Amino acid sequence: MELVGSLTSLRSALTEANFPLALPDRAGAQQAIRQIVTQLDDYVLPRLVNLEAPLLAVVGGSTGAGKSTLVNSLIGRVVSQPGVIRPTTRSPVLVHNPDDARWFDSDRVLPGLIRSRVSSQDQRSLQLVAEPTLPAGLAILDAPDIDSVVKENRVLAAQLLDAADLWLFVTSAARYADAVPWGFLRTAAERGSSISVVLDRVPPGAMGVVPADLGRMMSSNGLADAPLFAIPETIVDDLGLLPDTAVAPVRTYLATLAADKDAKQRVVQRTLDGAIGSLVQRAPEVANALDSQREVAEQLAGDAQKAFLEAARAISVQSADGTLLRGEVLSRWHDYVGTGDLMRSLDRGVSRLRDRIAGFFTGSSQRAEQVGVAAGSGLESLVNAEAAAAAERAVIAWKANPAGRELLARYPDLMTPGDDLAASTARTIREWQSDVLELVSEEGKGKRTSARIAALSVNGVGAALMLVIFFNTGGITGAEGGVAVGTTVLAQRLLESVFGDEAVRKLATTAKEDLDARIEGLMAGELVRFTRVIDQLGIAPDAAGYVRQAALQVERARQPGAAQLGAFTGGPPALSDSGSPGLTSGEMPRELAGTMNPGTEILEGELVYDDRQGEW
Ligand SMILES: Nc1nc2c(ncn2[C@@H]2O[C@H](COP(=O)(O)OP(=O)(O)OP(=O)(O)O)[C@@H](O)[C@H]2O)c(=O)[nH]1
Ligand SMILES: [Mg+2]
Repeated sequence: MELVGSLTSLRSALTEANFPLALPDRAGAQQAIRQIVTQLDDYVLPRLVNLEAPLLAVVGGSTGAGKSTLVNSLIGRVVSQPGVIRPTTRSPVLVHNPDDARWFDSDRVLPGLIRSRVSSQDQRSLQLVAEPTLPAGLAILDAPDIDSVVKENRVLAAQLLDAADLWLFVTSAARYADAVPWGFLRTAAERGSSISVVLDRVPPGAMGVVPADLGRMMSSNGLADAPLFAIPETIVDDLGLLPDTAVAPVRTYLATLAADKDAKQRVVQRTLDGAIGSLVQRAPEVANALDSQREVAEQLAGDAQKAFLEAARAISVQSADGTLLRGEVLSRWHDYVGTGDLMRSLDRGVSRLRDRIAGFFTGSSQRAEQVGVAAGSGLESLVNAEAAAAAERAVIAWKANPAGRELLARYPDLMTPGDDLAASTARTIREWQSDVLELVSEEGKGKRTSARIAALSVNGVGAALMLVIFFNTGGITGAEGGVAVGTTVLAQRLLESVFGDEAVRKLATTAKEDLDARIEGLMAGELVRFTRVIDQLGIAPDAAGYVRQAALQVERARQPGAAQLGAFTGGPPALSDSGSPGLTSGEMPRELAGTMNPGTEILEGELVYDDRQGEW
C-alpha cells in the first residue's frame, strides 16, 4: 500500500535525522521524532497493515474517575483492580475475546510493552485478559491516569491513548471541568480521533444539568459529534462493580461497533486519518530543526573561514605597506649597503650606480644574508600573530553561539593555535625566500646581468627585492617612515641597476603573489582545524529535504489511501460522513432516564443485549 510505503519512508527519514549541534530547537525536534515514530509503530503502521484487527477502545482519564470500575463493570468481573489509593492502576490491562488473542499476544500493537497474563504494577508490561463474553472484534484497555503525579503513568497513558482506535474518556461529575483531561480531549478533537466520553458519578439531582453542561463544553471544544454517556451515582457492589443498568448503554455502544463492520471501520479510519494528519503536521518542526543544524554548521564554518581569510588579507597588506621595514631589517640592510657614498652615487643616476656597485659590495654576501634572515623573522612574527588573532576571532564567533560553545568545550584545542603552526610558518617563509633567490638567479641568467648580480651577491639582490616588496604601497608614517622610504628607494634603484625597471616590477609582483599564495595555504591549514570539527558532525545537507519530501508523499498517499480503506469496508472514509451517529452531546435530551446513550438511536434493533450482568 502506497500509504504504508510513504509512512515507512517518513519513519526512516526521521530516525536517520541527526542533531549533533546543541541548538534550542533540537530537544523539541527529537521529542517530535520519538513521538511520531512511537505513534507509527504503536498504532498507525500495524493498524494500516491489519485493518481487520479488533477495535481497541482505550479507557482514559484522571485518577479516581472510575476507569477500572467501568471496565470491570462492562465485563462483569474484576479484571483490573480498582482502588481508593490514588493512582491505582499502574500497568495497563487489555481485555479481549479469546478468539482475538493472536492480535494482542504478538508485538503488533504497542511493541514496547511486555505481554503478561498476570496482573502487574510494572509500567512496561501489558496484562492481557481473555474474556469470552466480550464480543470478538472488540478489545478494551484500562489505562493508568493521564494527569498522574507518577510521571511514568502519564507518559504511558499518553502512549496508550495514541494506540487507541477509540478513546473512551472517563470523567466524573465532580471533576469534568479539570484542565488536564481537557487538554487531551482538545488534542484528540483537533486530530479528529474517534472519542466517546463517559461522565460518571452524576448525582441523581444533577442528571438534568451536569451532562448538559459537559455537552456544551464538548461542543465548544470541537467534540460536538462525540457520544456522551452519563452514569448516575450508585453504590458499587462487593466486587466494586456498578449496577449493570448503569453501564448498559456504554456496553451496547461498544458491542454495536464491534458487530457493525462499517461503523467499526469508520471509527478506525477516522482515528487513523487523524493520527497520520497529526504526525505529518509535526514533520516540518523536525525539518526546520534539521535546517537549523545545517545553517548553524555553515555559519560556524563561515565564521572560521572569514577569520582566516581576513588574516591572509592582513598579512598580504602588512607585508607590502612598510610595516616590516623596521628595527632589525633596517639595521641589517644598512650594515649591508653602508651609507654615504652609495646614496651619493644614487643621486647621480642608475648608470653611475651600476658602474660603482662592484666597489661597494664585494664580499658582503654574508651581510646580505643577514638582511634576509631579519626580513624572514619579521614576516614570521607577523604571520604567527595574525594566525593567532584569526583563531581568536573564530573562537569568539563560535562562543557567541550555544552550539559553537559546546563544540569548543568538546574540542578545546581549537582555542589555541595549532601545534605545528610555528614550524609551518617558518618552513613556508624559508621556502618563499629561497624561491625569491631562485627567481633572481633565473632572471639574471644573461651574461651582463649575472656579472652585476655576482657583484651584489644573489643574497643582496634577493634582500633588495624583499625590501621592495615589503614597501610597495607607501603610506608609512612616523619616525622610521623617512628611513624606510629611503631604504626602499635605494633597494629599488639597486635592482633597477641590475635588471632594468620593467623587470624589477615583474619580479616584485611575481614574488609577492607567490608569498600571498603560500600564506593563504598556511591559513587554510589553520582553518581546517575548525572546518574538520564541523565536517565530523556528519550533518547531511539534504536531511531536511528528505523529511519534507517524505511528509509530502504521505500527504499525497493519504487521499487514495482513504479511498482504499473505504473500498475495503464498502463504507465512507470518515465517521462524520456517515450521517448522524444518533444524539450528539450538543443535542442532549433534557429528560435523562439515568443514562444517555447517543449511540442507541442508530444502533436500535441491531443489538441483542442480554440483561444479565456480564453478557454482551
Ligand atoms: N460509588 C461509586 N464509586 C465509584 C464509582 N466509580 C468508581 N468508584 C470508586 O472510586 C474509586 C476509584 O475508582 P477506580 O475505578 O479505581 O478509578 P480509576 O479511574 O481506575 O483510577 P486510577 O486507576 O487511579 O487512574 C474506587 O474506590 C471505586 O470503587 C461510581 O460510579 N460510584
Ligand atoms: Mg484504574
